[in-house]
Amino acid sequence: MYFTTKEYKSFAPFGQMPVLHVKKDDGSEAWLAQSGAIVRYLSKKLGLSGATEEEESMVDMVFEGSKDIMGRKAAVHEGLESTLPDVLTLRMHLEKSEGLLGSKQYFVGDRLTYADVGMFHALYTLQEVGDKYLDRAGYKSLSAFVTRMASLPSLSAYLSSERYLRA
Ligand SMILES: N[C@@H](CCC(=O)N[C@@H](CS)C(=O)NCC(=O)O)C(=O)O
Repeated sequence: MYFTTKEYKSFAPFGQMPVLHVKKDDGSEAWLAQSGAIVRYLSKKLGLSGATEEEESMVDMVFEGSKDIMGRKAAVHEGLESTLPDVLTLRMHLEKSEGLLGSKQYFVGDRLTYADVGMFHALYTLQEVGDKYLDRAGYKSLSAFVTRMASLPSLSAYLSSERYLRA
């Protein structure tokens, strides 16, 4: 389905993409919209939401943080010494995220969650559009995290497939 056809307008709950076609337990079907709602729905089904209620809320927090990073991706085109507000905010988010991850393998708990998926999405984008921005700006843990995640078999296959649209 392509944006240009606008065919999603008739069934998308808010008239926008993305949407997920959901088959409910009672056999009925529905369209689920809003990227965050889709991520949370799929993560619950796949066991990627965190092991405890506390972990779940931390996963949610990190995922929201990844959206803040993604929202400032354009700032990577400014020089590293720039003091533009968007650059400073992006750097603050990256600094804090570097601290949250530290030397751990995953952002929350001891297994993969959607916090890692969201962070990977945002950080991989910075590396791609910002000429290895994380390395240039000295975020070693985040850079290693991106490399580690990108080498997971399923992600590696996706990133080298035609389905992956470069940022
Ligand atoms: N809050 C929504 C935003 C959705 C959104 O902005 N969708 C855009 C594409 S990224 C869209 O469908 N634009 C085309 C249109 O409005 O027809 C979400 O997170 O899913």
